[in-house]
Amino acid sequence: MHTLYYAPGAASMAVHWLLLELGLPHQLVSVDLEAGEQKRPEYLALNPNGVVPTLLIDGTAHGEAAALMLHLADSHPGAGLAPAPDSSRRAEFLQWMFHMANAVQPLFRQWWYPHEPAGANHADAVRAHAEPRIAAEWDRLDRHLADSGPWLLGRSLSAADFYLAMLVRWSRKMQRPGTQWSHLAALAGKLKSRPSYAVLRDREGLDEW
Ligand SMILES: N[C@@H](CCC(=O)N[C@@H](CS)C(=O)NCC(=O)O)C(=O)O
Repeated sequence: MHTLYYAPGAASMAVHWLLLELGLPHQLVSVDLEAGEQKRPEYLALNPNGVVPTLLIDGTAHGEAAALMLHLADSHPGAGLAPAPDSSRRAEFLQWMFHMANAVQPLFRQWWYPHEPAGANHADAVRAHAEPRIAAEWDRLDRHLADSGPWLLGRSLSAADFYLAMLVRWSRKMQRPGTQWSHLAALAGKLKSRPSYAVLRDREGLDEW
């Protein structure tokens, strides 16, 4: 049994989406980020980083959205959302998962929490720095999808695509949202039309893409 600590639309969203996509029984526990529930001792005991998501797997707490997606996809090979470790496409899959976790998601952290790198006085500069770097990531990813899509692994849908769709959604209020790149928009649009997204949207109360 899985229990997901989540906040609507946050990094927990892609984990929630995979739980639904894989048809795994799970419970949801809402964490009110505005109220700072993620910094309370009882939550820090589960996730010392004080962020969502946290996933309890058979009662043990685990964090890091990308790692949780990898784990869920690997644990349910029948769904085909991660190439097997001995597959020729495994390295490519891992490359995209780690690229998004190490290079793309941290830029969003800067955008959503611009005071963190250098204090509130520099928040505008941090955002101004992050946005073009996110656009450069969209350039690269869109080019890859144009050349080798429609999914990150070509014709095979994988957990990496759900991760990418969440990141594209996070850019919706930027001057240049990821949906301005046609292949990224197509990928996100196809994933949004899956039945799992309708459930996710209703459960998390997502009123906008
Ligand atoms: N590397 C972490 C980052 C998670 C993260 O930054 N979560 C944000 C929401 S998207 C959060 O919990 N923010 C609240 C806070 O930092 O206080 C992961 O991928 O799980």
